[in-house]
Amino acid sequence: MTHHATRYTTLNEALALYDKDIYELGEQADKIRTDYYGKKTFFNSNAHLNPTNECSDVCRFCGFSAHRKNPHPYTMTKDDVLARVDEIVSRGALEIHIVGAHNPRCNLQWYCDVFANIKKHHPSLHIKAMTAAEVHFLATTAGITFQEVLEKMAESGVDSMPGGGAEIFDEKLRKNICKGKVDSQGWLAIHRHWHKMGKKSNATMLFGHIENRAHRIDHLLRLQQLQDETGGFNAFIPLVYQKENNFLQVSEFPTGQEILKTIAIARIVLPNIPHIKAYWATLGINMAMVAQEFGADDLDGTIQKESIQSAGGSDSASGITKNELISQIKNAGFVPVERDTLYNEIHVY
Ligand code: V47
Repeated sequence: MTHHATRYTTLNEALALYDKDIYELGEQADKIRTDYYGKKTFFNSNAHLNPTNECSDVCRFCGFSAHRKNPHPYTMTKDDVLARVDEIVSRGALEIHIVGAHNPRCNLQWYCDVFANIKKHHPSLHIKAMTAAEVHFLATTAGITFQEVLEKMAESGVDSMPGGGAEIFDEKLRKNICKGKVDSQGWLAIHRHWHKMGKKSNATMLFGHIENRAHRIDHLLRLQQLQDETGGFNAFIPLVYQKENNFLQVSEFPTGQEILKTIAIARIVLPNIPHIKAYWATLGINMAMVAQEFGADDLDGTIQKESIQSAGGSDSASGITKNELISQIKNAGFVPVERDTLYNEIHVY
């Protein structure tokens, strides 16, 4: 997918976009969005499942990990996971998004058993699972390469990878907020290899904490480059930092204007990534609706149960109904399109 608008490839050029006023940026981003999709806004019927929150990692921004401020550690059994998946499917989910903490008790074999079992019982359920951070953790603990982990994941039924764990690529900042996690080169190498296996994934960026605008632009440009090389990213998801229950000291939070500008700039700098997701679990549903005017064309999904953003204070713990999503999108003047994970259209409302 390419767009013939100006290509922003250098830090200075792209950074200067922040100096534009918000209307101009919105218009520029909306032009790309509208050329691609008109008034369509995509969503899916999905569910999130987080098998464990017992984590050996040290991300200072995280309120989900039980080793930090969350006093309620849990690890599901394989049977718990299957029972939950049965329930999720009975409630209409077409995609299961599985990510967990870095827990040595849930090793590669544990995950592969879980994936294979899910596929056995629900062959058509799309499994979107394992961030590059988890792939790195599983490879390191098993003493094997990430390539081997990715092969095993694919063999046991993982269809695509979510975009988590990217945070901010700038090495210095990354050391400050999540030292010990997969490094930037590693994150990109894992997605590169997954794409070369013919698979799709997403990419995220966690912003609105202690990073600056140049860090965000650097992050976008690294993704733009990898996408030029592989074409394997489906969506980019700017995640707004949720401030509760964690150890990151943040003194100033981004305004709504700064968030919208960042979404618009993502659309403008990443014309080669098909979709920009306004993830309502970090934006709130109102801001997600406005984001549709600033380049975003996708709202993620119904989620059913959300544990990571809600641990950080967001109002997303119990998901949103499909009808609510549809009516919000319609009332905002857009056309709701239910999609599958790979963006095939299932129903236009
Ligand atoms: O990588 C952790 C983030 C991510 C906080 O690929 C926080 O379709 C905000 O990646 N405030 C996991 N965010 C979620 C994720 C995701 C979500 C939805 C769709 C997709 C997709 C991917 O959550 C982590 C981390 O960046 N996170 N703590 C926090 N306090």
